[in-house]
Amino acid sequence: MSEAGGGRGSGSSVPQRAPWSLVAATAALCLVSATSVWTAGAAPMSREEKQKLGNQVLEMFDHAYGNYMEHAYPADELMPLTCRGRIRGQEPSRGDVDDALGKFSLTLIDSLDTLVVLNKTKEFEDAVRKVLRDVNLDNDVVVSVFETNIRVLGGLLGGHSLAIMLKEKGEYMQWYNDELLQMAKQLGYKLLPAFNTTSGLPYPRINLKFGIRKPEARTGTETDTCTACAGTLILEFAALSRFTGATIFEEYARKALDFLWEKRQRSSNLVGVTINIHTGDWVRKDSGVGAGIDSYYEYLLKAYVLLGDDSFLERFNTHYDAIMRYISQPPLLLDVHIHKPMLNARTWMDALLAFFPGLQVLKGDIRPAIETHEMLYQVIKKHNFLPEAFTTDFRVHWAQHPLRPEFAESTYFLYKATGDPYYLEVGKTLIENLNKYARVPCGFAAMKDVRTGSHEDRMDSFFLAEMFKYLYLLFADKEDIIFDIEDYIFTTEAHLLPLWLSTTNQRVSKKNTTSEYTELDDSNFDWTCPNTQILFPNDPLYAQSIREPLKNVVDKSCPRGIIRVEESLRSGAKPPLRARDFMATNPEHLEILKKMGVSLIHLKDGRVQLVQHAIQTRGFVASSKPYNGCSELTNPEAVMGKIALIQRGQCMFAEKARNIQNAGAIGGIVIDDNEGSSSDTAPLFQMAGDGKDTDDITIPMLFLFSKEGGIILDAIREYEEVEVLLSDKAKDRDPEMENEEQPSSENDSQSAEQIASRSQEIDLVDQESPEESSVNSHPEALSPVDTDSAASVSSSEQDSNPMENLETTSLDGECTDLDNQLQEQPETEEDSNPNVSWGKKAQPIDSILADWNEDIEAFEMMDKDEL
Ligand code: DMJ
Repeated sequence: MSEAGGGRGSGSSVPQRAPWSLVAATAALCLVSATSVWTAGAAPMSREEKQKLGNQVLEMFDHAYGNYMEHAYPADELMPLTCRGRIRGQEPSRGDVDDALGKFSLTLIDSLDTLVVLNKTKEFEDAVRKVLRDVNLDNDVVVSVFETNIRVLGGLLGGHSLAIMLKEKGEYMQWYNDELLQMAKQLGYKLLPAFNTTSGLPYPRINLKFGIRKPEARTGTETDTCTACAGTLILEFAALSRFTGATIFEEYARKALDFLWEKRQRSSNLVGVTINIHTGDWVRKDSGVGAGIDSYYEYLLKAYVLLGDDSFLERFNTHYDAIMRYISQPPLLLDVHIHKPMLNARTWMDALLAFFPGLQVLKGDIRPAIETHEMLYQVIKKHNFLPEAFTTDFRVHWAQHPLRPEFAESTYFLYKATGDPYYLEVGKTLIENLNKYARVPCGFAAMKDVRTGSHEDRMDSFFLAEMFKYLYLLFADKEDIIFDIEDYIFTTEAHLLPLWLSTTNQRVSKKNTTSEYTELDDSNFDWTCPNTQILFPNDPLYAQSIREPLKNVVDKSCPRGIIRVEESLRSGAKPPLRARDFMATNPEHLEILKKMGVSLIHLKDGRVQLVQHAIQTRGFVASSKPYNGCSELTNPEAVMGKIALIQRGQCMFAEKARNIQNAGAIGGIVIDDNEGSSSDTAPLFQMAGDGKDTDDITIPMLFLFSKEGGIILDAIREYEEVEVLLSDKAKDRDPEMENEEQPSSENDSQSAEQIASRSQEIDLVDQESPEESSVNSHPEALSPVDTDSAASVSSSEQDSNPMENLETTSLDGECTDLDNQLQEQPETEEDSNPNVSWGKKAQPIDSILADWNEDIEAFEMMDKDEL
């Protein structure tokens, strides 16, 4: 045995609640497959088919790993498009992403235990020898403490765990003498200086050679770190302590966790995304289960499983209750503010949260796990991969996809929990998509844009550490793996740590930590890590019955986006029209424009001009009661036939829209309750539905930040009645002004909402010159066409138009995402047109067309005058 001084079953006391081996065994039960209970639903997959898919995973791994070893090693990562190694300093910096690269052959270390899981024992033996021979952990490189911990320390410990397992079996690794563990210990000591803060939270970065704060270190001045960065150390650090007997690692990681726990927001029991490592103040107060926080929660529950410390379970359960109360809006998981947890902080989700259903399986909360997983799967079916971020109506918010494994992870755990062959089919789709869209001759390339299928020259090490492990395990039967996977726990990077560590070297005294141990009541253990055979005894269709109502949640919300051309040809569906293919003479293309509310006018000099048509709702405003609009209005007579003003917060926008619509309002304006918020400084904001059907909502809705909303509120205070015009971005004409105004182009961000009082018109509209509104006949010139609804307010009292940057959203009935209409390969968030639309347009089509004809006539007149 190693210098750890403790082998299987050794160690001192065990937790009060139960012999720890029992807890570990319970944990293992989480992974017990329930295949035997299947009777109907998705067709069962034959052993042959599963083996075929397993072999396919092996072949894919060989392709990725083989190319890394051949063309990149000893570099940290493979660049699969240019087929060479990524060496830090030699490639243009990618910012924080590069902090994972420490010139320590990252991909090789991260792949070690995957080799054993995939039954490539010989290759594992070779890989370990290479690590011992080639890897230097003393480079003058600034690395991320978090990434180095989960990938390198975790990789070395996972490799060590399986090396000693193999050695014990007596065939492979007979020469092994804990060398990987020695390296892990060396690395552990290198990371310790990062914890030299008063809080005990680690600095986010460290120089492997010089540590922190020396001039040569080039780091140590940071003040903030992410919660996950500080809270995802305990498994690796405790394993290192327990393997080696050096308690300091576990102590440091516990101290950081204790501090985070103390700093949780006490009324919501949530944590923010980033924290000041010196003061403990929350720097970012938004809270979710994805980027920046994710593995903090994961490690609390897994620390309970691995270390047998009930206080971790208690903390996890407290947070979990808060997550389910505020963040979980099944099937969505939406970020909220820690101080105002009823307020959504975002209307989009990030891809990292896809791990959460897997964690919910470990917690034993299967229903929401199935729901969220199903929602994510539908997003994947729509875009082939999970985009880095997607909106609540499942549009792409950030189109990149670096081959993240979280969804495969959750698929694996859900399959183990339910035994439902549906999840095998899901895995099969993942394999197909990877081969079809990400595979390149020299490995697998990250997707730069899931909508266009473009690639990035990048294959992250976690792709080998995690993706292949989860996919292989999904299709593997017990006999396909040379050891019992249920004796191990997966770290966040899917490295394997043996559960027997729970009873080994338990020398870290809880007195060293700030939190007191209290005996937990039994409710804390309810469903934690349940026996799945108890969960699904009589109802093999349980999972299916939960998925069924969500079957069309994505398509219903918005029709499928980009269909690859070849795919659509195969399916007979029409491929989307790309801007570069647009022909001004093609009636079908014009029809598409028309549906977008855009008309095209041929000018005499051969240019074409685009006109976007306003969709307008005009009316007097009235405040709703209750002002938040979250329940039936008590003043329907006041809002009937008017545009209702409602305060943001406390319920979904859809709920507000329904309540004012039921009271007879013809539109709604939601005003941000965050005092001081303004479109000048606030990021793009979108209103969203709650993921459910919103077809019943037919009135237009508009969101205004507090500064802009204040203009309306001030006007109400000053004048008895205030009339507003809700309209699309295009210039709208007040009848009185119509003659004076020129039509505008779609680029115009100027006024569309006018505030007028009975006695005085407050409105003033800036106009673009007609030249500015013209576009030339190159089809690319169509790209700025934007059918988003928006509004702006302009007041004569203001020097500049305060609404120039106003971000607003109209809840109209059509998906305004250009993906389906006119695709111009968007690159940026803004290009992806993430504004949400739901409900129905208020204006009947006839009147839209009438407006349209008027516009065309106006243009024709102008055309004559000008040319
Ligand atoms: C991995 O390195 C780990 O799973 C981490 O916890 C978060 N993200 C990446 C993969 O997406």
